[in-house]
Amino acid sequence: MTEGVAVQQDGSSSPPLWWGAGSRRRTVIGAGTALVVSAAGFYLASGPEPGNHPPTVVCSNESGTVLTTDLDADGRLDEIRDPRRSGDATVVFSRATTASEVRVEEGRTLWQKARSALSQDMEASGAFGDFNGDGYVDLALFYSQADYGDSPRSNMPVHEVRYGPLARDLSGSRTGSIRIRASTFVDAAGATDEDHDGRAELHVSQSGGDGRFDRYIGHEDNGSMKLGNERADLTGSGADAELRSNWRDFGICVFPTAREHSDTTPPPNVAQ
Ligand SMILES: [Ca+2]
Ligand SMILES: [Ca+2]
Repeated sequence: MTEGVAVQQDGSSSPPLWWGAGSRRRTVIGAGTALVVSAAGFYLASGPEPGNHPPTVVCSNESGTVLTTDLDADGRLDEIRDPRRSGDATVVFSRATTASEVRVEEGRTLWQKARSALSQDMEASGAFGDFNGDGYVDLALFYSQADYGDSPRSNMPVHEVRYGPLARDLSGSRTGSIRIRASTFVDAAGATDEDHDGRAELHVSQSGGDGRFDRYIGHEDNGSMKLGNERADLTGSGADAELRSNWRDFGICVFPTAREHSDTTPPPNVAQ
């Protein structure tokens, strides 16, 4: 069941408040979606390294197309926008007066870009989720060669997981490999947490030839990730139709009303 999350924005590093509205989990996000910035976090956020603010909240909009979290741990909430829910996401980092955007494809390292500079039909795909359950959102990044006709081509120079917090160039605090089953085109990638254990599952849809897409499900495994043998033949359904990044599993963001904005005390039905 999809739950809602309510985000409490009190400027501290305290965990989110949980509303007891039935079985739905909500995160109440405060005015301006800005947390108080710690001095250390602000300093670190000014460079390529992520900050050191403790994990805050991770929650989705109702449609599952925008994930809100402090991705770079600078104390300000950021948005990951994936309108098609296919892994072609843009990260919008909040700053004091402006915002900066980074697409997943731009997150490749200079070396990775140089290696594929002459390759044709290459596409990036990324899935954002907290795969290792430490509270920071991670990025599973793929860069692979699209099919030519119905024949899959095996060329995937990038398949790695970057553990959060992530810097604004989408580099990770550390990087692990993703053990893949095939190096064919990654048509879509997404993250879910169907069992709500706080550790996201990775879903990857790859070309299988003749219009077929195979779906693989992966889990974090001691500093790296491994795609399992689970496969689903999605022939005729289209990969996107069956493989959707379901950020709703992480909970739904709830923005407080104007009255709640002016009230610094939690609503009476809030349970901490
Ligand atoms: Ca941030
Ligand atoms: Ca993580």
